[in-house]
Amino acid sequence: MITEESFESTHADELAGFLGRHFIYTYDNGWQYEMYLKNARTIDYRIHSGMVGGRWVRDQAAHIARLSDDICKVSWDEPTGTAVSVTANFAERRLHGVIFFPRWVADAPHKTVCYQNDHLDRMRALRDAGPTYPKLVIDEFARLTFIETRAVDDESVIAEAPDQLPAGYADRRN
Ligand code: FER
Repeated sequence: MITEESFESTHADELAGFLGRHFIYTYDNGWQYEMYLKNARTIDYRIHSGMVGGRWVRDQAAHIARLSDDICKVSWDEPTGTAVSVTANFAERRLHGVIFFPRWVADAPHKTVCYQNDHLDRMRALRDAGPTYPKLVIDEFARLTFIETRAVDDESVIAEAPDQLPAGYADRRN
């Protein structure tokens, strides 16, 4: 059987300069995101606006790779089946993200808007029900508007719902 570990290329020793980094960015299409590199294999994030604005997630397993002192790439596969790969250039405050949305998310994005950690079984059931195809692939550049470095494994960095929850989703805060 092929497992992810078979292809593990996370070099935790190369990531020291990136871990704990907490940043906010706005894609050129206006979507605003916030990410925290919690440790060498884990991210937390919040989505402030855009197709799935209001969604937030802790402890998402991710593959993080150092490309240079200033550039790292973060890739992951969500319980929803959405896959994302984000490359951040902290020196130039620029980022490029590619998001692969399954068809069911593209058709009904609001179904994923929640604090996902409280709804993991529902997200996996929706993923398995599909449909998966045709996927909606979005690639966009973004501008980093805020960058700081926090401790690793700090649960207080991403600790509440994003500010700008879309109308109608206030009930999803918990
Ligand atoms: C990002 C682009 C997309 C991101 C997350 C997503 C945290 C999407 C997540 C989802 O819809 O599940 O830059 O960063």
